[in-house]
Amino acid sequence: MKILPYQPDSSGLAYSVGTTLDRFIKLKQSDFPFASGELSQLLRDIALASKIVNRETNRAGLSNIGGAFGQVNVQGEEQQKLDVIANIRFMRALSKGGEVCAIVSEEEDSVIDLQNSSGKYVVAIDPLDGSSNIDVNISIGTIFSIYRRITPTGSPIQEIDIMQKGSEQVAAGYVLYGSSTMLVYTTGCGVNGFTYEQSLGEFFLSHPDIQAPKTGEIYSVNEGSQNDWETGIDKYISLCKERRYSARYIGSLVADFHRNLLKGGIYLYPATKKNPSGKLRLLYEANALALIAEQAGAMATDGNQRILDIQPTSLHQRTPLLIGSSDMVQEAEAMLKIEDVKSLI
Ligand code: FDP
Repeated sequence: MKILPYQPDSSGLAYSVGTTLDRFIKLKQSDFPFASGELSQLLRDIALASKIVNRETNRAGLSNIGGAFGQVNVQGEEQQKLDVIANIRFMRALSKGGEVCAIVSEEEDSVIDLQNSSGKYVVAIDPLDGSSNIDVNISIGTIFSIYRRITPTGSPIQEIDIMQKGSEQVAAGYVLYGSSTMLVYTTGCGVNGFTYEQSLGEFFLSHPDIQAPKTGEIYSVNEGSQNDWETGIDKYISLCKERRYSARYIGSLVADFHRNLLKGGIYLYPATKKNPSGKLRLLYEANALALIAEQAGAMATDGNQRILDIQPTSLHQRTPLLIGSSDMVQEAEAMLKIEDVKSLI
């Protein structure tokens, strides 16, 4: 019997499909702060749920899952049917996996205790972000943050397990359901992006080690609120216009953030008269994107301090958010601070 060593094919007849998310997670497991395999499994659970949500969003116009659900969430926003479906999908995946003990979700008033005594992780999630865009076929997303619980496993969940600063995240990511579906995540060792290959049902590494441009020429803000902005934001946006930067605002945080991360730019959701603390939620929107931004060399601030340093005080706390290319965020923050000082004189 002849035994030959495997020789990878070099004919070019069958191109390599690349590295799957599963394989990548396995390869990188030793980089995780706690390399026990549970965080890897948790990321896989999230990826699985996101594939299902991707399927549902693609079918939204065909099956009876578009439109409003008929209830408002704790934020006072009308829930869309797909918001509710996505929440169920992620809750189910996370509760079955066994790694998670508690979940904070945009769609739930309270912390959900999974009653899983061995779960070491707490997940904060916005199951479907930008949901006002669902019915018009525009990109939407999922955002997630993963924390290690502080109290010992087996004991009841406590507030300190939930109210952790963004700097304590052990992993964070988002899924963008766009012209293609992408999953982007970090475990604190850089940022990697994976594109979903529908026919194979797998995410493949397509954007290794994402590095955000230091500066850019795109600004993303809802200019309809201009009359309600603080002077510093007003002046910064005027400067962007003087420099002939491009305005790009989808109104889906994940999509706007993703574009600016790759191309260079700044996304702003500042404090307004209507929303003096901004609109976006710290625990399951700003923190995850701030960690990804910093890991890719970009920045995230509330105009006063680094997003990741904010001590949360309530579950659905809002925060102003300036996020994107570091030079742009620094400049916008500096203008806000100057105007704040002037207003005190
Ligand atoms: P949505 O309300 O559609 O869920 O997270 C909230 C969010 O979308 C972000 O995705 C988006 O960037 C922002 O709100 C849009 O708010 P405005 O309509 O006030 O611009």
